[in-house]
Amino acid sequence: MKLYNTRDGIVIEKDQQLYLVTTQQWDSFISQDDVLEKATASIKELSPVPAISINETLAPIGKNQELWACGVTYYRSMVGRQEESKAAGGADFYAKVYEAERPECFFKSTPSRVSGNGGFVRIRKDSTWDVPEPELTLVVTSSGKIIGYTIGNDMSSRSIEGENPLYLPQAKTYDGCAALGPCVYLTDKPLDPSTSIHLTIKRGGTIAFNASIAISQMKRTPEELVSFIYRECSFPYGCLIMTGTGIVPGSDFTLRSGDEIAIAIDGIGELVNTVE
Ligand code: DO4
Ligand code: MG
Repeated sequence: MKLYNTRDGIVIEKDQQLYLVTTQQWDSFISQDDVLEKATASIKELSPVPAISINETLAPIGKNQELWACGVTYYRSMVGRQEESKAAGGADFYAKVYEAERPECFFKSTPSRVSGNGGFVRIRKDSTWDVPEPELTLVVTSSGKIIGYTIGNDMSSRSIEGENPLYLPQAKTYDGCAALGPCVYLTDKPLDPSTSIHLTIKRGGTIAFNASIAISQMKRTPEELVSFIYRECSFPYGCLIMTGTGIVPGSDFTLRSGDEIAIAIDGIGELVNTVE
């Protein structure tokens, strides 16, 4: 079952039929531990509605929710960051966090800085080296239960992050720094480890970069990431957690204005954004 956040209300997709719920707020609905059962019960009382355009959906994050992120959860991310931060001593601290018990977790964004499917993401004006980070994103309730998954783009400035790790908040958090969508895939089962994340970047209609990675390559479990973030932070309406990137383009690649970034995750869908 999938949930879409739309201007008209919450759209539930089940067995290729769509149902519109107009009586609930996105963040209250999505932060219930039994949202799968609630959504199943709701559609029994509703009639299917005509197709919605997925391009018109909002990011699946409500105004009372926060977006967090985790990093260096894949080997490729560790290596990419070591390369970009050589002068700042990156070999040491990225290898240490990859191996440590405590993962790298950081606050990524308030909802207003997050775009939905079809929207724009941004490059900072003071950055010279930028990439999208395609990430499986957990949808977590206030009790810490993972009720589903969405697709995330953790836009990152490699020039700022590489200069000094203490600049991470500036490399990661700014207007248009993230995208989420197109839906929340609701499930009470863990995702199959062979589930893959696919990134395609098009420039002028031509593929400039593409790569895929299976989530089995992630060093941490989703539950482990949730447990660290929830240790000392409460989330009355739950939160969304990006689980880190396993795809980092080579050092010669940087995003440009007009690039189209498409991130697909098996079983969830595709998130497409353009760089402003
Ligand atoms: O350590 C910096 C950020 C890491 C990150 O965002 C990732 O690995 O996805
Ligand atoms: Mg990331």
